[in-house]
Amino acid sequence: MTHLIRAEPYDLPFDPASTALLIIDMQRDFIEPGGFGAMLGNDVSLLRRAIDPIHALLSAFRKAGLLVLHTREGHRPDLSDVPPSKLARGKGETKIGDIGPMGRILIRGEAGHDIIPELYPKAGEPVIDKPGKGSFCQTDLELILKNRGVRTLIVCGVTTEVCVHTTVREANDRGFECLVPSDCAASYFPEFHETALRMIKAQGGIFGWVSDSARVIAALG
Ligand code: TIU
Repeated sequence: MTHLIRAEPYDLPFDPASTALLIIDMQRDFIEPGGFGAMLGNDVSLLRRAIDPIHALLSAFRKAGLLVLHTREGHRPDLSDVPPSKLARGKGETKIGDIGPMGRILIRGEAGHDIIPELYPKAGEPVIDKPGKGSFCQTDLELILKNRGVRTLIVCGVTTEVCVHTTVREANDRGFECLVPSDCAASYFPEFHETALRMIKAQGGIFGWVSDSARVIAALG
């Protein structure tokens, strides 16, 4: 059954049965003080604005019985999957793997690496652990989406111009149709958020669509 999401640059036809909600990196390490985001010198409070809209969308997907997936950026405790260039980045006193108030920064299994309680995954919702910014690089995400017959992705999370953008670009090149609800993504740089969304929908939707949580929820109904 085909539905329509009101969106820019034009409305997106979709079938709920082949649509998934993909929530990118809503982790304590990016959103709460003392984690990776703060280590990079950012005001992490700027990302909180996406929590309530994502929660509304998450509830709608769960209620409709549709597929929800979550991603987390992070690394093995022995740091063997961190490129040296990534380890060296940042000008703060701490780096990936160092001990912070939420445990070792950006390390799998640590408190800071986990998803914030407000958006915590439910049993049965796949959680994709990824070492990079994109969700397809060195993960089994594509295999899971293909096995579930997914064609359309509603992509939320943080940050708009880094992990959300990279994931949408990767997904688009793999043949998935991607829509980003503007209120369900956030950046440490509000101007980057706005520009990143404009980049997605420019040129006739060069690699995706932009809408908002209310319009996506309305389309599911
Ligand atoms: N620093 C920043 O804006 N983002 C990241 O490092 N990762 C994600 O976007 N998840």
